[in-house]
Amino acid sequence: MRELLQNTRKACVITHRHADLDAYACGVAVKEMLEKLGLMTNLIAPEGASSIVKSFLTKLSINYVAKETCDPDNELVVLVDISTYSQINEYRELIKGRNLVVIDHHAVHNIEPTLAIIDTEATSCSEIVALMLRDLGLEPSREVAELLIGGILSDSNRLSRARVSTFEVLAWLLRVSNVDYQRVLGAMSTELSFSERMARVKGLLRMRAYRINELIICLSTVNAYESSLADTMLRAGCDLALVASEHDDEVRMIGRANKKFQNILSLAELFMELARYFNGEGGGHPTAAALSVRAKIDVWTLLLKALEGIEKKLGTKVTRVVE
Ligand SMILES: [Mn+2]
Repeated sequence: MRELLQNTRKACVITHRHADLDAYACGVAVKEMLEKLGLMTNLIAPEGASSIVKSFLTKLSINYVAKETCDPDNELVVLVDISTYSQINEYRELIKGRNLVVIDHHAVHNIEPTLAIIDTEATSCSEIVALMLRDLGLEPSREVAELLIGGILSDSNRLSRARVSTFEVLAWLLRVSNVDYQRVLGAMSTELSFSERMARVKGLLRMRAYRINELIICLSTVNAYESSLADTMLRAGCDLALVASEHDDEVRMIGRANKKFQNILSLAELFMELARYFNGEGGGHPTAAALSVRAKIDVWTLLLKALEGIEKKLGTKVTRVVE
């Protein structure tokens, strides 16, 4: 890397399209790193950054620094977090005749970079760049540290895919940069819109619950955000959530079940049978299925028919859960 940078004065860093937090963090960190090493550097985020990145930046008062194009006389191109190399096609002119560096946690496909810094074991591009900064002895600015922590957390699914060096480099970032970890975590939470929260609350108010032994089956109806409501019902403790909704000239129902329910009954099968009964279309997976019927059917007729189907399959009657 040092050799490559020796006679280079201008560089261009490119992320993947609609940069997510990992890609954007990685891009900004590489830009800052190259600038500290004496290069004039531009960052391109093709088609801008995702809405999660924008809200993260706003909450932490970090300025957006990416551009749409690069200086045509740059001498070095760095691609970060680009999993699909077909995306590079439109940058052929920028890359042609220039040194190319790839920094990524995805395996590389159809490209021959001058230098590849690829670690498919890393949780994120941000983790790779943070490790590079640490090894080069370059301390990131507070903003870059916040972004890298966000990138690592989001691409590792909140550390569920972390390895030892993920924790090590996170600790290093926090130590050297004075970052308030709780603030970064807070900036990552995306708030639900008022209408989605309202749909969930109304759906919960209308909910009816039934039990068979230790299984809880919940039915409800809402006219938007059906899957958001079904997920909320599962998180509240239901093993199976059925949500029906009315649309212009059709009624729909979705089903979501937890892993425990999967061994008892396949929603795909249940929904296909209901589709035959109501002359609609239905199917899906064992734990997630959908049905749509082009007819004026009452949503509760649909839901109770599904409940009856479950009783038949399990060979037991359900009991309504009341206060
Ligand atoms: Mn990534």
